[in-house]
Amino acid sequence: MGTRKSVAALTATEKANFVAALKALKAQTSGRNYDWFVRTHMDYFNNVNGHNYAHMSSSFLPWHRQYLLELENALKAHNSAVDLPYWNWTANRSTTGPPFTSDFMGGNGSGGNGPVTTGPFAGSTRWRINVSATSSTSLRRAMALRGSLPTTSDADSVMGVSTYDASPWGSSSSSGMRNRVEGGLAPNLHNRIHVWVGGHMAQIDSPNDPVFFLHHCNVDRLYHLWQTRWGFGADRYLPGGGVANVVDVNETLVPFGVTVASTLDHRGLYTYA
Ligand SMILES: [Cu+2]
Repeated sequence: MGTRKSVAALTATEKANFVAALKALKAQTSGRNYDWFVRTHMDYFNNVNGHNYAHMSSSFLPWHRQYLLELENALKAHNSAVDLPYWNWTANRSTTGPPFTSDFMGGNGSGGNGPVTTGPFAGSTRWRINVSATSSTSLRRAMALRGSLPTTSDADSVMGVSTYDASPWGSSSSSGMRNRVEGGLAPNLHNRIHVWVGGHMAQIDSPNDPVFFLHHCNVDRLYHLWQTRWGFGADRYLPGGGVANVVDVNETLVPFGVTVASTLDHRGLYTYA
């Protein structure tokens, strides 16, 4: 079973292994390579077949949980020692600290919204953007120019909300934990990170920045903490069923082919340190 650690707790070897596995997945010419994950996020960003699977929906947390798990398994195919790390943005709040160090994710973009200039993902030779909403072939960031990072008390307040989600099960839900995590409702733990990092992270093709996966791993960790407090059972997910065009607990998460219910108790697959 894998243990997902904080980016701030990784050893030099763990950081190097993670970067190398990302690059091997990027270079992979068959199966689901890194760019498959970028394209899938773009394809399922908005409504598909009348359903919002990935965003602005109750299934935001299960969909991204499965998406991360499949990315993690794809990395493990290159190095079985690799586990996804998480970026706890309530604790690591600097544009130059973890994970934005030159031995890991690299630093900021140049000149506002320009290419990243340091680290293993700087420039289109080291990390080429192939599947994108824009023409840029180099990874871009524009950190800390817009938005702000949530605080520990922001995250704690959301973890105290016992109800998973509420009608109409989308970006306008005015109560429940899910929309407070996703960002339609204050304090908005997820959307504002994309805005704060900027560049590719603020676009529909945000998984082009590997930081995407460290950010979403922290979102999944928060979901894990919420489940630890309130329960891992299928009865803790809402809606329970019969709501048209909303992914209920027994529906299948496309394109992964697993039900929401099957994703809820992840404790046999990985844990969080
Ligand atoms: Cu996101």
